[in-house]
Amino acid sequence: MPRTIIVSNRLPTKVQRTDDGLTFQPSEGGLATGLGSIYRQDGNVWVGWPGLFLEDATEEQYITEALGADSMAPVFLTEAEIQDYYEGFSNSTLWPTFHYFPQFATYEPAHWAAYVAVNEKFCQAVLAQAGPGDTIWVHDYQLLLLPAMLRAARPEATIGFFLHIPFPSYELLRVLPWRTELLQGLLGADLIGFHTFGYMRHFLSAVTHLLGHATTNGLIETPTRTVLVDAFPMGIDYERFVEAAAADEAVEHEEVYRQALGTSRVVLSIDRLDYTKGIAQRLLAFELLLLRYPEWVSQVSLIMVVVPSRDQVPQYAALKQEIDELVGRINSQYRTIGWNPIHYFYRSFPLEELASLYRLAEVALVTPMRDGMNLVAKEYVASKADGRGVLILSERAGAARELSDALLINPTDLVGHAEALHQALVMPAEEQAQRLEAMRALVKRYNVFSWTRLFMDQLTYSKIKQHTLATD
Ligand code: GDG
Repeated sequence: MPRTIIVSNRLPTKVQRTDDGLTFQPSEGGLATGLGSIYRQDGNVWVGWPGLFLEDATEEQYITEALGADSMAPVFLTEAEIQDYYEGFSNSTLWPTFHYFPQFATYEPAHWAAYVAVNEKFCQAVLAQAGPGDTIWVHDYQLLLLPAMLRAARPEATIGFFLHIPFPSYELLRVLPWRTELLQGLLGADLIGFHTFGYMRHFLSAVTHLLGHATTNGLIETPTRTVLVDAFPMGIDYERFVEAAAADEAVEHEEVYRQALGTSRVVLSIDRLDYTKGIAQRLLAFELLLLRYPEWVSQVSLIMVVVPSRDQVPQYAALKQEIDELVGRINSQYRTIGWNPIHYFYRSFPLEELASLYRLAEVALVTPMRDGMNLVAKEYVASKADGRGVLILSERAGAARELSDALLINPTDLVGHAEALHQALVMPAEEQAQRLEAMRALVKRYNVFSWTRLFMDQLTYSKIKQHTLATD
């Protein structure tokens, strides 16, 4: 029976070395949840890096067996590989370019060489698992070359690829010295999925301009095969967030926060530390709100959670410093003994506390400069069972295509941003309920399980379509 093999840079389990030996912690990410039902069935398997560097062969065997028992196959990477393939090409070349920050991109041939080598390593790991008729689903920007490598080795395999970050306009992509190889790598797939039609259009345009292939209605004709391209906006595990927000623990936490905050209205923002997230612009917009509408001084607080990330990289360290300084400046200027404008946390919270923050927040500020989708926006909406709450969402997050009942803003327009904050704080209850109801219905229906089903069904269809075209 054909099997399904999921491939991503990281496995859904993180292995760590502690004083008590190795620990195995499941990742709580959306992808792990959405694909959990697939990879644990019928001999299916998930291939990826377990997140630690090996010390010896005994450790390798132990981890491989332990993960194998839970349907996972580890790809072990060295520190040098992580440095050049992951921190280097993936996060310092592709990440800034695909998020429209080319000024932060580096173009190091050594990083590219490592990227090719590690994609090849993943290819060998997948081939060790996959038979000729198996279905392989590859995820994200760290593995753009893998589909073509797999295709060369397994011409009959069914191969899907999904990109979780934006696909940039052709003008951005063409800056990359390795743009042609990257596109050719992707075209090894039968189906290539993006979060939005916009990203899909950018990809088709790049394929036409750089490779000269004809494209019609999302079908690309390469000299040897046809490849289907489509949009699949990723969803969340809706019920899980509804339940987490309704749990006693979340209600109790909310009560504690509420008492500590007094009568202050609450605006919430949650992101990983990243220059794509628009964190500094958000702080400036909040400051502008206090300047333009002094009636909100001592009446509204911003709870800002920034999850530590990549802070050894100079750009991220500089961003951290900028945020620290902005928070310090705004708080020192406006705070009173009983009121803090900004409650800033540079750490992550357990899901139960996250749920209570979603409950507490009257306004959620999700204002990235660029974001493939942004699941926080959907999680906030799912958590608002009482119909109270306003989502302010950047028009440059993939989620804005679906969540059009949010207050959509351009994050570089600080005045518009501050005005949206004011509008959210004075929005009548009926309007909040109407907007939330429409968004909740959508987030409930297009959840992560339907996303997985839709992609897998379309992948099967793309294979049938290819056979039909080949025999016509
Ligand atoms: C990519 C794309 C795309 C955050 N802080 C805490 C915490 N989180 C959780 C949220 C949410 C997740 O992290 C962040 O999801 P995003 O969608 O914003 O971004 P990524 O998953 O990093 O990245 C993105 C996504 O892939 C899916 O395709 O949407 O555009 O960049 O689930 O809840 N979770 C806990 N504590 C925290 O402090 N427990």
